Amino acid sequence: MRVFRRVNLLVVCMVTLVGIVACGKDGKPTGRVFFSEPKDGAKITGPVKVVMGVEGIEIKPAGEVVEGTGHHHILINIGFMAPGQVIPTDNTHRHFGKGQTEATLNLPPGDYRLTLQFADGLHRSYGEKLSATINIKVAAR
Ligand SMILES: [Cu+2]
Repeated sequence: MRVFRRVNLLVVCMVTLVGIVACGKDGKPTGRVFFSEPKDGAKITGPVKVVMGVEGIEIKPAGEVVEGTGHHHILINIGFMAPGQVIPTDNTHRHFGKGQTEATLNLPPGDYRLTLQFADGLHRSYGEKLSATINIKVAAR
C-alpha cells in the first residue's frame, strides 16, 4: 500500500515537472515576433533585406536555454514549426544563432512564404505563437 502511494506521488511530481518545463509559468510562451521588413505582400528586386523584431521576449545567442529568450530563424516556404521541434539547419531553415536581427537573403525570382520562427537556445521551436509569416515576390531584375 505504502509503496503504491510513493509511486503515485512520484508520477504526479514527474508529470508536474514535465508540464512546467514544457509550458513555462502560464502554459504558453509570451511575447511576439514580427518582420519589420519586408512588408507582407512586398515585391522586391535584388537581395531581400530582412529586419526581425521581438516584443516581450529577449534575443539571446544560441547555446544555453534560458526562459523567455531565444533567437530568430527564417523558414522558407515551410511555415511555422510545432513547439519543441528542433529546427534543422539547411538552405530553407536559416538560423540567426548569434542573435542577429537583420539578414540578407539571396533568393531567385519567385513567390515566397517567409516564416520568422523564434526558438530556444537549443533551436527548439516555440511554435506558432512565436512565429510570423509573410508572402513576398522576388522579381527578376
Ligand atoms: Cu537556431
